[in-house]
Amino acid sequence: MSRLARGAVGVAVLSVVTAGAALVPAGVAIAQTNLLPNPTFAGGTTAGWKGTNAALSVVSPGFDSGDSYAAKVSLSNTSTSYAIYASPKPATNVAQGTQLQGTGEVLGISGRSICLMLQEYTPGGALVQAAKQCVTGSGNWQPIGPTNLTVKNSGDSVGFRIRQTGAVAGDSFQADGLVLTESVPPPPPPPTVAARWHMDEPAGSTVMVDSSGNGNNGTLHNVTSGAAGTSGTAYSFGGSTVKSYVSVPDAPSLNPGSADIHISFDLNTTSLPTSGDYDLVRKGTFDSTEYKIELLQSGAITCVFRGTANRNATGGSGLNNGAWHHIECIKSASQVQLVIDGTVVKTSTATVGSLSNTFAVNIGAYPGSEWYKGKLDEVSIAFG
Ligand SMILES: [Ca+2]
Repeated sequence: MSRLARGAVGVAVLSVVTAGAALVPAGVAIAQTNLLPNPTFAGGTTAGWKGTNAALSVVSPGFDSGDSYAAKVSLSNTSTSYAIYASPKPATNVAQGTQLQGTGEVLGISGRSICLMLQEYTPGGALVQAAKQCVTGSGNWQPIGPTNLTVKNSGDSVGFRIRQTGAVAGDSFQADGLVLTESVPPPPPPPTVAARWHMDEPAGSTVMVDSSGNGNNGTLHNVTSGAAGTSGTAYSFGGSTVKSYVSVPDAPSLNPGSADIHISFDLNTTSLPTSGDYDLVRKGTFDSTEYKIELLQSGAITCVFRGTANRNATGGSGLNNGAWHHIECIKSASQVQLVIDGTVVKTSTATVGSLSNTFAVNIGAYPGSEWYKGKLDEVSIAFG
């Protein structure tokens, strides 16, 4: 058999490869790319590998008599552990949630512990986590692993190492048929749009139409439609003297529960509140669970999510400069984030918890107070 086939797929699908089948039968896992360089030491070199407290060489025969070589790892000093490791690190810039699996074959001294280790490192070289599976040497070739590691942080690197402990002078072990594979998790499903209000209704309209298909239409109160917007037309809100707002009745589709939340809209104003704040989009009150976005007296935006915990992301400035700004407030399972004009301006680590209430969604006021003065367009609420 070819060295490549054995090194790349391991024993589980060996028969498939041996049979020369180009297509993998249904029910058999598709062989994944081996991330390791020179995983079978074919050609008689240890290129791509380095030793810790060890000298590396090749020996013949290797694990598989059809392949001439294995790596020999020999203790080179008085340490009690020594290792062979892939260098440079075989997996770099990995995505969070990526699952890595290491396997191989080792021939170790009877009674000595040999471990296959996967180690995640930050870009700066700090160890994030390590996983290992160990075997006790038998004096014969034996499988090691699988060692599994799920990557914690996107952008990290993962190293592959085989280490013997309890070493004494003269110790050595052999390694061959090493495999490191990765499975990248599927992307999360796209969020479900709960409501999307284009605010394109002509002047004089009293109904704000929801284009999401969920029927979350709103009622305009003293709001002027037909203003120039970012897409089609926009709504103009008149502040405390006019007392304008839009109210959308409560509906199951407007309550996220514990799902992620993504609220976005376009804002254009030359005003700032002189007392309290401007309520832009909100569902809930101070004594219920709620989600809300406000424009503050400072010219900053605050995204507030209150479930079992009350968390916010606040930032930005000068948002009353008469230009359109795209505002996004995002809640995930572990953080709350404010994005303005495509730039993340604030991320707060936060576990908000489940969020659901029977209040209407109000746009442009509390209502009854916190009256916004300015324009809004393209309001969207999505969950998941
Ligand atoms: Ca519009």
